[in-house]
Amino acid sequence: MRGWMIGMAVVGLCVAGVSNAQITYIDDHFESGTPEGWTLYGGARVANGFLFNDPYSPPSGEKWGVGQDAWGGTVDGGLFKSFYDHYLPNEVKYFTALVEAYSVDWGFNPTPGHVNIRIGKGPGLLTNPDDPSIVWSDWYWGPWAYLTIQQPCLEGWETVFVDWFAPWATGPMVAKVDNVVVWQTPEPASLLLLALGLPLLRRRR
Ligand SMILES: [Ca+2]
Repeated sequence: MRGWMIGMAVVGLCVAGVSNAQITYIDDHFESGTPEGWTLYGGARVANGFLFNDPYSPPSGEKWGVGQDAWGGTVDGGLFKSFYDHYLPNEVKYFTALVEAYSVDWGFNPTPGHVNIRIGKGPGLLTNPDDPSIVWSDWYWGPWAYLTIQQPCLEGWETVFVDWFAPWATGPMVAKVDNVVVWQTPEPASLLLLALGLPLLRRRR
């Protein structure tokens, strides 16, 4: 029994050992006032002021972000960037972005769910946000919040998108994104093995 427990502990340490690398692929804040390697589409622009948020002031305390605003009309746009993903066993990848999507009617009463924003990723060097291979978060309407999706690691190019859309105008509206981060880290199961393994080793000693 003891041998089996030590064996499990060693397995746990080994699994954690080969997969404890945390890799950050993208960590972009647009504070240079430029797209920083992202391709902007639709009405997206880098700016330091948007409707309802001028000067630009997200909770991160930054000065520049990407977004689109409109007095009526529509907002329809986004941005994408490709990166080369490295496969490591037992690791999982996270895609996060700080976003806001807000709309009101002509009396400035909020119109929840009218303009929405989402984050997604697809395999390969994609350029079309309508590509059916893209996996998306749920659509989001509301104040500044972090959207996150979790995906398995793979070896090869991948493309991350942040995309917004409002089908028609209820009144003034805006969609914004900042702090886009893509990173990978050991999956929870590996960390659990490590957590289980360490006390067993300590007890043995
Ligand atoms: Ca920023």
